[in-house]
Amino acid sequence: MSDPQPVYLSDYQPPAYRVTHTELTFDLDPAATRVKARLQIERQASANADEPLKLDGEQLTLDALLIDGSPLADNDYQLSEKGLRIERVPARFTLESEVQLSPKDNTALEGLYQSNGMFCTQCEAEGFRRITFYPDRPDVMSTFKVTVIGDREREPVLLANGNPIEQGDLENGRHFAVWEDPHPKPCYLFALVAGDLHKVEDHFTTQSGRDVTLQLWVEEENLQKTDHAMGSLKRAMAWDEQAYGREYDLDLFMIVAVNDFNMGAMENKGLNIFNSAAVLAHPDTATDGAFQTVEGIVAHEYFHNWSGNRVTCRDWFQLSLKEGFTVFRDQCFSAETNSAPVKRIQDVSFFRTAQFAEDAGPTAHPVRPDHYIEITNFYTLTIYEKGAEIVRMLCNLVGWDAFRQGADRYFARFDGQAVTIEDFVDCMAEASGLDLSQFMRWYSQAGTPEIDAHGEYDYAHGEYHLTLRQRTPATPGQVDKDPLHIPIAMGLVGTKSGQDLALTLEGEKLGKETVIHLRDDEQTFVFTDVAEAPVPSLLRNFSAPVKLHFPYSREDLAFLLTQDSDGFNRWDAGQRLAMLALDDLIAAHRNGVEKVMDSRVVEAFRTLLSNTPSDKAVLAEMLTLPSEAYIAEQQPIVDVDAIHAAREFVRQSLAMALRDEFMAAFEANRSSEPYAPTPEQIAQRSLKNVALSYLMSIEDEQGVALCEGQFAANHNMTDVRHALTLLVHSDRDDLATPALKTFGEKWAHDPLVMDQWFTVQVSRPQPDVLDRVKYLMAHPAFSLKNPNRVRALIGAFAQNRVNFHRLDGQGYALLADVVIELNRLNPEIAARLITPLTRWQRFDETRQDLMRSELERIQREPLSSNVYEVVEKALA
Ligand code: 0A1
Ligand code: ZN
Repeated sequence: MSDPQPVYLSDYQPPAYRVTHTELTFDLDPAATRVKARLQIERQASANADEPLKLDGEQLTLDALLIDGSPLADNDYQLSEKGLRIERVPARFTLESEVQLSPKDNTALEGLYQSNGMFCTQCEAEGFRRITFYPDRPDVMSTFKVTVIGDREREPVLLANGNPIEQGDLENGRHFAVWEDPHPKPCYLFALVAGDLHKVEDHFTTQSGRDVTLQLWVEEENLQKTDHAMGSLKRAMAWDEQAYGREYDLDLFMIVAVNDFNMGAMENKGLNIFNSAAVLAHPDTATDGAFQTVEGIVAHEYFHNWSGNRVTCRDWFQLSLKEGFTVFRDQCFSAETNSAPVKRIQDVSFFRTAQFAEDAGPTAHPVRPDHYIEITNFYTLTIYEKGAEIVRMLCNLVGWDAFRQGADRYFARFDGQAVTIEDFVDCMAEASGLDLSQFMRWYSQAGTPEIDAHGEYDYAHGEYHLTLRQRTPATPGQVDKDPLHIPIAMGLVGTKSGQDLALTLEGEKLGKETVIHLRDDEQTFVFTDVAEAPVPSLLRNFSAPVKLHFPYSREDLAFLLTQDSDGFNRWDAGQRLAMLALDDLIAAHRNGVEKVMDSRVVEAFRTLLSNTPSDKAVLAEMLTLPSEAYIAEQQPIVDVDAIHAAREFVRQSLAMALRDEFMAAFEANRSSEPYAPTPEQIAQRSLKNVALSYLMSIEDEQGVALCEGQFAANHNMTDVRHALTLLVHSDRDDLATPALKTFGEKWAHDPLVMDQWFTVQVSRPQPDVLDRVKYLMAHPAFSLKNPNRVRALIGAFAQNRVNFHRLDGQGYALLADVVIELNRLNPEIAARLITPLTRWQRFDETRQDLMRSELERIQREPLSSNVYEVVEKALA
């Protein structure tokens, strides 16, 4: 809580001392765990002999400290809140320490803590320093041997990284297990779990024929929720072999489900720890979306074994080196196991809403930041998702074969090392022969590039002139921006033929689709031999993370919606068309003018509904209007009420005009098949549920009856939750109240389902939501100490645009109250929760003042470095 200081990338110094081997002994106790460490330490050849040894350590009681067996006197070392420093040490020595800590009081959930009575750890990024004194930085890699001692009754299962090598009983009802991890790793990948856990076990045979035992450890009542994660793990293991030639490297791979966890999951070597919400799934309790999330996160953590663990980051500024690459890998995996266009649509839709907003706000930062105060604040959409978009651009620029060769080179050259983003990009440049120097700016420049595009067809010469101008808006601390190397995948769609036209650029024949490279501020591309007037289809499959503006007419968009050969751009044309109509309606609402529905949107939707869909999941996405958050992102000043009113008007107009079509789509996609999270079933349910949403938006008797029927049928959680949401979000409290009651009573025993129950009711548009949130905060199933509960109730409320942004400021005040309390309990979660308040510049003056004064109220508190950094930036 003292004055937090930033860390700068430019200050990076290699470590003066290496730890070659680490031995730890944990004597577990909720209030007084003892940790003994025995570290083999060596001075680096490059370091001077008088270089002091600096070890990180926080919130530890130091009981003993020895070098080569001799205890150190108090004046041999200096101890501070941040760690310890020993002025003179030998070139090679053994350091022993003994510390005490209290896992039960650890509500920050970093380091060693307790969740539902079980012991577990979270060390990334800097949690290991809360376990023992150590050089807590990713470029210090060591082998580990870990002894865990626990109570035989309370902690029958004792786990750590690597392979189990010994176990046995001790006196006083205690027992122990010894684990050895032969792969050198940074301490952020250390993990320990101890508790009353039960396992499901399976096996995987690697491509070289080795047998790997797979174990999923959960609390007993969750044993029936493990099948999907296990299946996902096996698919991920096979995929990494086939796509990247990467095999697993230990004989045992374990996943543990933990109820209290700050993030989704953690890739600790051989012992992944998961937020229970990211691993448990059963048809009765989890939606299709949750099944897909589990599959994606299981794969993500598994893929880290190579992209992150075998090759890790030199320092935390390089975080996107492992995260951007691993997200790209998990996205490709999910695209292959599900519907590829839908996966891309969903990822981009989320990206353009949430990452664009981050990039436009006060916490905007480059994919490789150059300074930070609190690293946990940098596990962001920019580092993860924009980082993945950069890797995707690289892959598209060099082509898959060169990309794969570059990846092989990267893994071979840097195995067992802690490296930088340049090291990765260099491998891609070498494998492809491309000059990627301008491309590197993507890593250092924050903000979303905007491209203004103009096209002209020259009938006389049969030429199409496409002019692109790029600019990146200023972001905090970064005013001037240089032009980026932006790959733009495109085609020209003939307006007569409806087909992609053959492309000739500067005399070169390029086929029907190409990637043009925008490198300058402005460039004109002249396509020759263009036989008919085209509509350009630009940025296909979202080939770069930019905002692209092109003055499409509504007719152009309606044309692309059906004719574009790129599925992603067909969807995007629909979104753009809907946005034009929404813009008019938002203006009408603000001006108090009668709203009139654009018939072109209705006709476009009619066409979509009347054709036999090739991919029902894509159709469901195409029939889904841009979210309020996405619409808000497009407005200069966000008018939450006008956006809500305009979107509701469009929904209801479409529902009235196309009621029969939606009814037919609903009927055609009902099914009584037993639930399976297959792409076919998911597609069918999505389409059916989108249709039901439209029908419920006008609340006609038949729609209501279908919705109530679907809720009561209890076929699977996807359908039940969707129906529940529609009932609760309707204006009919006679529908909402009994449905909530039934659901809440039925699932009172299951916290992950109760999270859904919280979220559904606090995201309804009706004005009673603030009171509901307050009431639910006192519900026995709620706890501020559990991050999932906080996200489900408070986080979801802050996403409820009309209610969070109430003009009396009570929504903001409630969030600030919670942030202030969480600042003491769990600073990491507190800092994340503030995000919506940091976006105050986007709103009208009244709301700006209200939001800022809540930020100032938070600022007056004694703050954790996490919350301090976010609030400082938001008010700068
Ligand atoms: N590396 C993990 C994410 C993670 C990061 C930090 C955590 O605690 C502060 C926990 C998990 C991943 O990318 O999955
Ligand atoms: Zn990750």
